[in-house]
Amino acid sequence: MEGKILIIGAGGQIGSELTVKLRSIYGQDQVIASDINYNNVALVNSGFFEILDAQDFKALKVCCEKHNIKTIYLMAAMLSATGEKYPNKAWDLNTESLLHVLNLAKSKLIDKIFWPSSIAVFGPSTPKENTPQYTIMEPTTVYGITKQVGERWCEYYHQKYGVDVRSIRYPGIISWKTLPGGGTTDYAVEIYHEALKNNTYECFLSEETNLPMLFMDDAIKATVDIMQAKPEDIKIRSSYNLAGISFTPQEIAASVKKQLPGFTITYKPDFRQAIANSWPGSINDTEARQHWNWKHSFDLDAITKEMLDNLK
Ligand code: AKB
Repeated sequence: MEGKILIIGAGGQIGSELTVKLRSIYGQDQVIASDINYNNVALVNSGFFEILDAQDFKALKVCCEKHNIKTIYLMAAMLSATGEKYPNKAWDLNTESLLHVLNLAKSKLIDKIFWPSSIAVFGPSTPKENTPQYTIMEPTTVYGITKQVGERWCEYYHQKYGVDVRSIRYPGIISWKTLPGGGTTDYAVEIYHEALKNNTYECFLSEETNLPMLFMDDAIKATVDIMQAKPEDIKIRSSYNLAGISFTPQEIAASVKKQLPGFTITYKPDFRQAIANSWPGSINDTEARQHWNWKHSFDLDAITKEMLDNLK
């Protein structure tokens, strides 16, 4: 591979596991991790690490020149729930950082970009089940608006300037190594922590709220696969729908109960319920499966087993 890889937002839920995976594929010294703080100590101590603010174009450019970066994974973002509390900050972080990275590729300093979009690009007027790749998109969260506008920018930079940018609309991601922060789907991670600690969980979504989800190993595989695919196989340059499974809080609780029979759950929906209600319950990802052979592996009970075994 020509040039090195930079992961922006490497201390986060997906970035931290992506860093480990990319280092195992491309070599320890080929992958530079970066974040705005040293909070993820394990990550900071595991290889090359830079303090980097994704909104600081100059610093970003200097970092790319210093390390001969040719590929960027832009994982820094403010998620849906936090975005509703800080709408202007969410807009600034999520859109400025993407434009900075796209402009680095436009000027040919870097060659390739991965940028995650989200199911949050969809809204209440989107068909709720088996949501197709191309459909009505009227997001009602700031986070969703930033992701939708980001998708338009990605396609624009690809068509106009030939930028090789690739993207996936992540559903909720379930993992045990690093906690998610500020998302609406975070309940599906919290529930396992609380089940092991207290054998009970108070869920901030109602029992029937069906949302698309994916286990981290599948999410990482999808990210690596789309980046390794031949450019001509990436026929969608906005962002690909991606599905694993869908379940409700009631169903995940039943899955936990199979392994921890005394587990109980209660429901106290808060402001995040309205966000969840605006999103699809299930996603049609035919294009990702056809274009670059996407296939998920983990169903709900397999996820529960992995989560409980590892968190123990
Ligand atoms: C969130 O809940 O905000 C994220 C997402 C679905 O993009 N996990």
